[in-house]
Amino acid sequence: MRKKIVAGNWKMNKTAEEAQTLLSEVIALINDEVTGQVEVVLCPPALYLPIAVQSTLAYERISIGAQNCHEKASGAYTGEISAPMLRSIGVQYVILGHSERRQYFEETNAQLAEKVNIALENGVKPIFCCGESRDLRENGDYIAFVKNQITESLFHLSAESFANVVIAYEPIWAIGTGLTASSAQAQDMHFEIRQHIASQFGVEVAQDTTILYGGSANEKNAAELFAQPDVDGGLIGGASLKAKEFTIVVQAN
Ligand code: 3PY
Repeated sequence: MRKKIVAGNWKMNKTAEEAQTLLSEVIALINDEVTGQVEVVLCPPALYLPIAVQSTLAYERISIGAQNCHEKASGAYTGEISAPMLRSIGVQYVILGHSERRQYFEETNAQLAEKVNIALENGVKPIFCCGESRDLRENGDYIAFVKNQITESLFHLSAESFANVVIAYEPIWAIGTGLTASSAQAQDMHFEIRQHIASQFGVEVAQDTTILYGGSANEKNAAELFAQPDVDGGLIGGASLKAKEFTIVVQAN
């Protein structure tokens, strides 16, 4: 049975004090009864990763993820953070290729392939984001576009390595817009993504791949989205910044 995950992408939000408060509130609310079989992954800004790791050590169902890492292991890259550094403090996941990074930092599929490699080499599991723009959704072959993102960044992996990758489908038109893909739109794309994975890695690997939905998923729409057969959880933005809302989303899976 494939793993269900609800990940909270805090993005560039919260001061140190606020981050500590949110962490404490989430830890207090997320117990085994709430999570069931779901793994919760908290992805705070990099500054707060050490405290997040330390605060959640005793909670088996809560893991910590970074929001990005550099494609090199070390070197003269002022301001950057590497996968070995993440691993050295106990970070288990890293979000790679979020549309905001593709848009504002011009990350390419080829560069993301390198980031995926270095993360996997260091035992950090990528949460690989893909998704199409509104223009493509309305006027183009958006399914081919998303498949190509996956092909160019992930299809060089062995099936064994790919098994450590989580996919997050995040249509750009649903990020920060308040628009969400309908559950049918999410299911259709997740089905396509799973078929695509099967074409490269085989049906068994595809069936075991966790595919998350992201893009304005929240406490109101999560249950319907997560009820879809190919939706295995969510990558949650705004709703992950409030402990109660985030807990409702976790419970919905
Ligand atoms: C959103 O929910 O808007 C996200 O971008 C989650 O990563």
